[in-house]
Amino acid sequence: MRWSTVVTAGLRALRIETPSWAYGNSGTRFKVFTRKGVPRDPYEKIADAAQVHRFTGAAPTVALHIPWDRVESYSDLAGHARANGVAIGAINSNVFQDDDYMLGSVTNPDPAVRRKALRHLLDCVDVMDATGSEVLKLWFSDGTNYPGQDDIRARQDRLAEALDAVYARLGDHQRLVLEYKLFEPAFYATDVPDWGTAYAHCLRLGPKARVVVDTGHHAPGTNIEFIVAFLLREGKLGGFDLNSRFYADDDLMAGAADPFQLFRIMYEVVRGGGLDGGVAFMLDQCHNIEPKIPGQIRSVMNVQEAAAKALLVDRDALARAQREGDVLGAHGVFMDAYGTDVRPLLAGFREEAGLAPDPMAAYAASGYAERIAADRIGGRQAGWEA
Ligand code: LRH
Ligand code: MN
Ligand code: MN
Repeated sequence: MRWSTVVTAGLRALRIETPSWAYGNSGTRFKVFTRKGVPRDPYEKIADAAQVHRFTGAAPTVALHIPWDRVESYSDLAGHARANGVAIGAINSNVFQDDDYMLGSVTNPDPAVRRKALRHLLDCVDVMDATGSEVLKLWFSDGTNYPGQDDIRARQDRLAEALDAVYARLGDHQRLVLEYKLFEPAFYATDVPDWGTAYAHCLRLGPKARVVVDTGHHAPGTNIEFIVAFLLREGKLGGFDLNSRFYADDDLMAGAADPFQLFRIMYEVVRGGGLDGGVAFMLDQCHNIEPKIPGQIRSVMNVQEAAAKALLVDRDALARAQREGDVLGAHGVFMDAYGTDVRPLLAGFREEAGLAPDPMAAYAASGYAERIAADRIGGRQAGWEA
């Protein structure tokens, strides 16, 4: 009984944000597959995100990517979100899709390009003001391809300068999260390649700056849960971009490739108080071959399942076994939780909240997919300039 109370409270606290770009057509550089009914503008993306929330009850916000989601009035877009039962979440900046950024954005050797990039970042804070968003997500594709191409250290100085200016522009209720990525598109030296670099910049900036962990942005074999535990302990975990990877930054559905890893991450979240607020659980995924809305629903369910298992870990028994140096006992406590089938528990949790026990089936039966396929002619690619 005690455990179900803990699990229910944890699941209630878990809010998963879906990304606007997951609802558009996407693919690889070899082929983008088009699908009937995909959104034609940011308004329709938000309508689709609202369906994910309608059937899961756990995805009340949607992240925007600027300028992919450029609209005339952001306050109007926020009103549209509210009317659909959701809200605008993180604002993702985009300083990686302009010819000017070939040699970098905020770390570019050319001050004019740096100014342009910074202008965009500050514009994103304006979007936050207009939409009520509290999180600015910064990811920089900046880096170099060849040894000697640019001064690695000077690029850090330029990065720090831009971050300072953005930080100074944030309101009291706003914060920035800095995302790192090992490589791609820079193949020699990325300017924010790892959590240590992001952490150092955030530490210097102050309490409104935290690190965001995109689960697809590490070298194979990296112990991501260690990073999560460390950042939470330091009060510097800003959030997640959740997705799965088999090889590099694959952006597959969260919990699809390695559900055990997602469980281990969620355990550190639970252990470190990460469900108590201040950590944004965002999906950063693209659905290349599967339908998008059900792909997001499945991902939300996968995160909930991993969280439920993490919440089921018998912390007292685990602490006892750890204290006694009982290696196999401690591991057994962990694996017992992971081995539990939490699907009936989650079905009950949903029914108590007035939701259908199986969100996938409920969405399929709703007729929404057929309706948008008939109504929306000429759906667009995930990332485009309006
Ligand atoms: C970079 C990234 C970052 C971008 C998104 C589209 O690989 O993870 O979060 O904003 O992809
Ligand atoms: Mn990301
Ligand atoms: Mn990525």
